[in-house]
Amino acid sequence: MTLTIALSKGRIFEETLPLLAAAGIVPAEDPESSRKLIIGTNHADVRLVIVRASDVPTYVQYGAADLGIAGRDVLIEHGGDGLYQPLDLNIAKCKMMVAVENGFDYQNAVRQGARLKVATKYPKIAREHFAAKGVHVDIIKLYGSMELAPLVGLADAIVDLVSTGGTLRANNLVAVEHIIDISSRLVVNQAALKLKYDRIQPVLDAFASAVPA
Ligand code: PRT
Ligand code: MG
Repeated sequence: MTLTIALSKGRIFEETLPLLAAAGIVPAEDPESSRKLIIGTNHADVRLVIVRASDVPTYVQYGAADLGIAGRDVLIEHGGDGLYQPLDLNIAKCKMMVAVENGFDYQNAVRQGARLKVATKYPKIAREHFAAKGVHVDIIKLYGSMELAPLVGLADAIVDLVSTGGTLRANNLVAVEHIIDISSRLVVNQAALKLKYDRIQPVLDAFASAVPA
């Protein structure tokens, strides 16, 4: 029985390598340089499929992959249907924040009950955050480069991920509110966990023992 693991390129792949190694799994190729979307490993029956970060939950939900690794941001937006989420891997850490252009008085706008235009790739997280605060917002869905939106008048604020803060600084933006801490989690297809239990459980155990502090 083949085991298929869905991963995204970039930071998640990099930070997953040590976890895979702990489970004795070594990719045959580097997805950054290879154009292949299916990457073999040192085990004939274990393969990696390389997908967009936000598509990982979908591949696992429908059983096209047995396991996957996805950010909490992506999992909240997806909804988590059909996914077992046994393990916080403590990798690809960052914070979901509200940010505005330097000089925009966010706290005052909130106090005055202003209706805010908020640009984000994370409409669900943003909507729930502002609803809980009782702030009225118009959510503008973007697929990337949220940092641009306040600079050209598309939005008053953005909801985006921040790690070093360098991107905000480079674009004259400041974080004004912390929404949630983000890290990546292991997700498992619920049917696969039952059918391939003997194959999957050792991988879960190995990952659990190798989670960075
Ligand atoms: O890039 P692509 O559109 O394919 O998808 P993606 O951006 O969802 O994927 P990827 O690989 O960039 O991110 C995968 C996961 O890594 C996300 O779902 C998060 O859970 C996690 N992660 C951790 C981050 C960051 N840190 C991060 N800093 N994802 C994105 N960023 C971006 C952020 O959106 C902003 O544009 O980096 C920029 C800010 O970084 P700093 O260091 O300048 O603050
Ligand atoms: Mg990205």
